Amino acid sequence: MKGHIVKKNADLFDVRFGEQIFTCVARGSLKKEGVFVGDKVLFDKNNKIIEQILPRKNLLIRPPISNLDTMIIVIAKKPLPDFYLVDKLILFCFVNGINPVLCVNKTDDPNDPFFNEITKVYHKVLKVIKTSAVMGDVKEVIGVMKGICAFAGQSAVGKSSLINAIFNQELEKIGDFAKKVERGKQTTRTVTLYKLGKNFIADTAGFSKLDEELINLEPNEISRFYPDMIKFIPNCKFRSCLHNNTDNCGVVEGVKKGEISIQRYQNYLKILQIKQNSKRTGKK
Ligand SMILES: Nc1nc2c(ncn2[C@@H]2O[C@H](COP(=O)(O)OP(=O)(O)OP(=O)(O)O)[C@@H](O)[C@H]2O)c(=O)[nH]1
Ligand SMILES: [Mg+2]
Ligand SMILES: [Zn+2]
Repeated sequence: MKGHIVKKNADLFDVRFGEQIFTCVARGSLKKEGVFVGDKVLFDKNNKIIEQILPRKNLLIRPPISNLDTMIIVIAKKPLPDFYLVDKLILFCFVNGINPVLCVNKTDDPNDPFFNEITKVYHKVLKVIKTSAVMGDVKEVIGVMKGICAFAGQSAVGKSSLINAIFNQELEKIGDFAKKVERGKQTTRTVTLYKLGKNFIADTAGFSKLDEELINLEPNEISRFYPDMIKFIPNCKFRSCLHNNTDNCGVVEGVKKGEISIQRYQNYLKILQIKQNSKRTGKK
């Protein structure tokens, strides 16, 4: 049988098969590579044994989850956004084949220019949407949820509020109150996937920061994952340009002309520097 791991509890795994859940153990030989929430597996539903992990699209170690499709990066006017974290998360998504969406939450006041200011910088990079969890305005976020989705972002931006608002609306619509009860106490160490129509929400507390070491890139590979910089790279004089020098660099020209956001560029330099240092010291 082909199933989908939706929860892990010590050595026990909840495997979803259609609308049923089977609690299984993993075959001993799988212990070494590890078994993760999000894994698609072949399992024996009579003996409750996971036999094989099917090829993964991606595997994130912190938080431990695999096959993530969509990351909803939440920011708000308050707490003041940490755009370095936002840019790292976006980069991480592009490197791992995850579709990132920037969700500006707490847009309770329609006249607040904050959303437009954010859109101006980020629309060249990813889809930008707005929500207000307290007003129950979450239709845009429901619209972008595809496959396994996780919410990321600083503490207090409203990730849990959004998940709750989405569940309230969607579960009322599909009339499935049982699953609402099933959610509940959540410990930060576990990851659970909740089914929502055809998609899943990963309820995880692990995305409020991101270590640079989890972004597996060489210094010269980073700029490839900056959609807003790519078109300026052919203007660099040297093919080996890392865009950290003012002379002969198309990207720096783009920044000077105001076509690339200074903030995004400065965050690029920050990651570049960290990757150069870790290359020098031999760490990844
Ligand atoms: N005004 C307003 N406040 C909101 C909105 N969404 C959430 N909040 C408030 O922001 C605070 C933090 O919300 P949470 O949902 O707990 O934030 P979180 O991102 O889950 O935070 P962590 O779990 O610490 O990472 C709460 O007081 C919410 O009521 C919103 O759309 N508008
Ligand atoms: Mg929360
Ligand atoms: Zn350059």
